[in-house]
Amino acid sequence: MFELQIPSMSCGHCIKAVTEAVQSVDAQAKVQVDLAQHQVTVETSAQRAAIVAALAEAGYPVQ
Ligand SMILES: [Cu+2]
Repeated sequence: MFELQIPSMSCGHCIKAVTEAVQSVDAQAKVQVDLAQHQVTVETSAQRAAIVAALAEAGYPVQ
């Protein structure tokens, strides 16, 4: 499990898009979003770098 800072997240649509991006790497991943803190907690067996790359591609670069 790891936490990511994603400043560009701002609404429910972002939560959905971020969750989908993470789950495109690991369909079993658990994603928890704290919008106020712009923080995402990801529970996955996938590599952090793979998740970060998928998020960047989806338009949500990790800080
Ligand atoms: Cu949004």
